[in-house]
Amino acid sequence: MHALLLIDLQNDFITSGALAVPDGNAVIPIANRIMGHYDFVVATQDWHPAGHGSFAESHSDVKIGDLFQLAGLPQVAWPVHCVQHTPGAQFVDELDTKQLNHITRKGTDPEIDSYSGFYDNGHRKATDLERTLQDNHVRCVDVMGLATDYCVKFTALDALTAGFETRLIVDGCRGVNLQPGDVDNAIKEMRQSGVTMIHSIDIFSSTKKQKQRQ
Ligand code: VGL
Ligand code: ZN
Repeated sequence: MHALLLIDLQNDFITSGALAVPDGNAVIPIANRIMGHYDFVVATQDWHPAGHGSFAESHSDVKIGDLFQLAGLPQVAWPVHCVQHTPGAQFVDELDTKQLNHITRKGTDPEIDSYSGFYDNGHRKATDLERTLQDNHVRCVDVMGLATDYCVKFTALDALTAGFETRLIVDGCRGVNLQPGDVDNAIKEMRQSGVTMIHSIDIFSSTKKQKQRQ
């Protein structure tokens, strides 16, 4: 079984969102176009409680963009974003959510951030994602979404570690680039770790559903 992992396609990560990823909107039509080619489609949702430890606002001595220590781990201080049950945390309206088979929420622990859809940043607690994929006999995952240099990267690396054959849909991702080069470096790191780089156009010839039709 071949799964698509759609990472954090939420209002706060697109135009005028609290943590807008440059050109983030561009990936939504790609997600809509390719979803039907997979056996199983998962969307992750960054889902923070109010006052989450990753928010600069939650600390008196931290500004947005600062690097500080949270629960013993280096943490980027983010603007308040994706607070549970707020419009910013909702999926982008244009996303065809009817095609989703499963939603994994992450970042719910106030004390630790969670970039990966599989684990918190300290690899202490797993989400339901690995188990859900295993229960559905998934062996290969394609990953796309926001943001390349954070949640996409850590999800793809954890997917590999969990033993899934993992591909990144490069044109389906956009990044933050807090430092120039962050996105390029993230792609390099994923590739060197064993993630295969593909483009959305490749999916029409390479996914199982399509093969069955041929
Ligand atoms: C993300 C920063 C903070 C992401 C989530 O989805 O990449 N980035 N929270
Ligand atoms: Zn977040």
